[in-house]
Amino acid sequence: MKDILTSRFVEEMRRTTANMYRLGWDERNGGNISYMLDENEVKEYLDVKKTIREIPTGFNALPLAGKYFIVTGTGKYFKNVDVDPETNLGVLRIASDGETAQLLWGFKDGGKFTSEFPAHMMSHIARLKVNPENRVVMHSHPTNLLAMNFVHELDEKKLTHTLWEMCTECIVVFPDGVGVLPWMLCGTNSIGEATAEKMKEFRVVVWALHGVYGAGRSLDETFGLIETVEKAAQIYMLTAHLPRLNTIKDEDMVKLAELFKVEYRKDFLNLN
Ligand code: 2HA
Ligand code: ZN
Repeated sequence: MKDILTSRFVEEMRRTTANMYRLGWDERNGGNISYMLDENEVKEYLDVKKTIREIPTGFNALPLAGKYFIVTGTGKYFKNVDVDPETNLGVLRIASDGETAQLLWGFKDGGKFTSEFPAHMMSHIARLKVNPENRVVMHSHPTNLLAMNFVHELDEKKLTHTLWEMCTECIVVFPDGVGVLPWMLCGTNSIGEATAEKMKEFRVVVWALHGVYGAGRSLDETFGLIETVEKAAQIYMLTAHLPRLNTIKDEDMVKLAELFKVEYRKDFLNLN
């Protein structure tokens, strides 16, 4: 059995959480990540018949039965993942009843998965239906996007349009736009269900006045998605109080979307 600390997936989780922390997106215990793993890859590092502990999922995750995930822990800090992955991360499998998570590695101090586990697992279920290659769900509190929540309308069309206008490549990176949930109590099944509902349509979902959810095929892709939204929000926050002299036009966004052959939300543009 190989040392799990040398695995690609632990290495990537360490690097990604460290990047997010350094960017200031994940203060204290803010943010959480779940990353679906391939069983054969997990077997190179762990005896998958050895469950350390069983943790109730708190909802029915039946569509994910038998699936493996590496997940950040509740109350744990992204800042500390790199120095102590075995305490701050866990590898688990969803049991055949969908009601239990079987811990195979990690959460060494007796901890458990993120408080946002329902939102993560329900989002995985929703995204896998849209894209069977989806592997990652990521939650974060990016500074400028959060700031923008306080000064910009939180209408999905208007918010998406403003973000698309801020960087030439935005419409190519998130052509499906940005979904928005109103402020809701976090850590609940209700916010999980609402997030998953939005995830049927969007890979980026803003939790009003809280943060953002992103989904994608890899940690890199999902990080890049949130990074691009955050960059657009940063440009907005740097310019919102200044006279606007220039802007990327809707017709130009259409040219970009056509060049890169992306299916975009045409109803989020103002075309005649
Ligand atoms: O896990 O970010 O939304 C801490 C959070 C909850
Ligand atoms: Zn949060």
